[in-house]
Amino acid sequence: MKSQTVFITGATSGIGKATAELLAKQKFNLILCGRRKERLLDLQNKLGKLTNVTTLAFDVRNKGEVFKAIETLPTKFKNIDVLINNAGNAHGLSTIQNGDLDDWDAMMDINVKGLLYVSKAILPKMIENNNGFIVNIGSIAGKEVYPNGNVYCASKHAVNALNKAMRLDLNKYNIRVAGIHPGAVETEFSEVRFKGDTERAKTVYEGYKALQAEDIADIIHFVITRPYHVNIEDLVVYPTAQASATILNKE
Ligand code: NDP
Ligand code: 8X3
Repeated sequence: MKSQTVFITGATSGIGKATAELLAKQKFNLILCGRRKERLLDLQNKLGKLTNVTTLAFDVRNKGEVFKAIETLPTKFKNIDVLINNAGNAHGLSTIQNGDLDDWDAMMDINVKGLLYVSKAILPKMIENNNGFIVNIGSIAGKEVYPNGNVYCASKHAVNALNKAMRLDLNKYNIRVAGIHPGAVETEFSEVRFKGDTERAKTVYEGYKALQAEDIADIIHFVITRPYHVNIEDLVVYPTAQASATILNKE
């Protein structure tokens, strides 16, 4: 069977990187994206030994860059079978009245509008091919709301809504759409949320075993390798120690 081509946003770190590493071992063709060019180059060098890899450096907030980058894909990478909309982050953690406007812009522009731009650029070919799979990485923050999480939660509720909306609108084109919604995963996520305060970021994962990026990669791999008539439409994944966004059984 022909190797499938998978497009991963946010492949330079965390869940996206672990997914790229796992899928490379399984011989998927990979299009790896992110803003940090050095990391993309490292991934190209390392994973290029295992499978066909190309990289695209762009900021998902910039619609011009998104469409231009995707247009420049080499011919052999143009038929994308799976899009993993993973790029995203939380910026800040504060009450609505004290929220920072730039943080709000970043979360809505990256997590919501970025996901829309990338999907819009990739969908025409999937529709033409009557074949495709979009995996949207949401969050438990898209299923519930927690104190100080306001705009991040709103952005992930939007991802949850778009996941459902895509499934409705793309149904007649034979395109699968799935949402995966993790709880706490130990990645660079909290470092970004707390703007480089690594000490504070570390405390988020202390006293319990958080999910690892590889756990989510494993689930993504499972979801995209089901027979074509099977669509796992929505998955919520917690660490065992977590019962809700705010209830954690810490030592
Ligand atoms: P990381 O911070 O480790 O990775 C985030 C990735 O997104 C990086 O590769 C980063 O690449 C990319 N990214 C961020 N901003 C942009 C941008 N403007 N343009 C292009 N790429 C961008 O976090 P995770 O791996 O944890 O996060 C991945 C997804 O999982 C996110 O959508 C997050 O919301 C979600 N999630 C995470 C959870 C967690 O607890 N960690 C739990 C639930 C969901 P670069 O900086 O190179 O551009
Ligand atoms: C990341 C998980 O609980 O920090 O989406 O929002 S949480």
